[in-house]
Amino acid sequence: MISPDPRLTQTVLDACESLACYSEVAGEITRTYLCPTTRQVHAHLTDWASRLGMSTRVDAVGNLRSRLESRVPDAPTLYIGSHLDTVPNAGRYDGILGVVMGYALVETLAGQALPYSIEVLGFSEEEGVRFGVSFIGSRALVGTAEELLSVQDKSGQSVQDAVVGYGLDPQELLQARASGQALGYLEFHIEQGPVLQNLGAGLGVVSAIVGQNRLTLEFTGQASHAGTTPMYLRRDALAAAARFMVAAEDLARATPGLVATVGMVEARPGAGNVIPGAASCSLDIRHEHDDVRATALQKLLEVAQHEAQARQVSFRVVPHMTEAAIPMNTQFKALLHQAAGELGLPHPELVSGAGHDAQIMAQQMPAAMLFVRSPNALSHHPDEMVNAEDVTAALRVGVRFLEQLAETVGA
Ligand code: HGY
Ligand code: MN
Ligand code: MN
Repeated sequence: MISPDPRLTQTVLDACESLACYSEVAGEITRTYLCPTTRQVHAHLTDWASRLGMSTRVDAVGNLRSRLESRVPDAPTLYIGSHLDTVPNAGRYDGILGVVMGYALVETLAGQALPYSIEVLGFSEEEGVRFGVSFIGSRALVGTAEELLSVQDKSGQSVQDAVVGYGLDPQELLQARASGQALGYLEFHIEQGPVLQNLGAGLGVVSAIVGQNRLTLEFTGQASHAGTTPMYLRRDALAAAARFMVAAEDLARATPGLVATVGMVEARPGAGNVIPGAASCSLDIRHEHDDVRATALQKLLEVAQHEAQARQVSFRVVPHMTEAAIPMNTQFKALLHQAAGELGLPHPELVSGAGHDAQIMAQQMPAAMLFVRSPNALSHHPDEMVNAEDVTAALRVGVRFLEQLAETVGA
């Protein structure tokens, strides 16, 4: 059993710190899809990869891909990775930690004769911030990114425009596909919630990733004077949206395991003395069981319809994303549990309330995730943090997982 160099934990933390500096907004960590600072992140990691004897390329949608080839001819590939893009004003570990862990594990194993190749993936787009659709990066590996090329951002630029503008070629999407001989995909990620901290565990094995819907609701009424328009004559679009938002929170509070979030609200024309003639709000709704999520969504759309009608306001839904709940691979989970058990580490299983690239990769290969405790339960926030000893534990479990996998492949 190989033990990672104790200095590697600091290497991981330092790398996350360094990559946090490459932001498109001064004073915070914001790195949206194919923004210019992506190049600096790529350069930093490519330099590390080349020191590890890895070959690196950027694929058609901007994923960074570093390979450590096995000496065994036609060996299968194990993918290890996560995403390099962030939400606005993000923390330094969401996504980034999983990519850096990939390189750190290769550093630990350098020189070992593995019966499989390792490809570290730095996905270019998981959060969906710029185009409202998530997983552009990982979807390129499973062959479902093509249909996203025409999606436009608020400025009217399409994904295709962004790809070409960055100097990439959408015609090369086929070369971005994952190997037909994929052993599977392993993603390290911060938990981003309170579960592991409450359990007193540094690591957790993900059982499944919740299903989710992301959509925008658009309400259209009639703008008019805030002072002269009596209440009974109003067609207030924002009032209808507001009733919907309260209903979403009430239903989620009343439904075990359901979360519903309105993260964006817009009222037009957006003047204090004008009744909003138009209003839109986002909805992000998630649950471990798809039927519960579907029923809740249906109920909320009925509420939106009712509140709109009560004000002679029309309303429509603009769907952005629907992802089913995905269980993680049983064999890979067992290897993670076994590795943690051998190392005497607690290894609870938990559902991921956050979406991850693993749910996309699981559509084509065995996929598993190892969560690292979020001590303050904060994420999508600059105060995101990890404990050094939990990173050390994750490295030790990761190395043991790779050794066990080699034994199964080599068997
Ligand atoms: O929103 C999510 O679940 C993830 O952070 N992309
Ligand atoms: Mn995130
Ligand atoms: Mn993430």
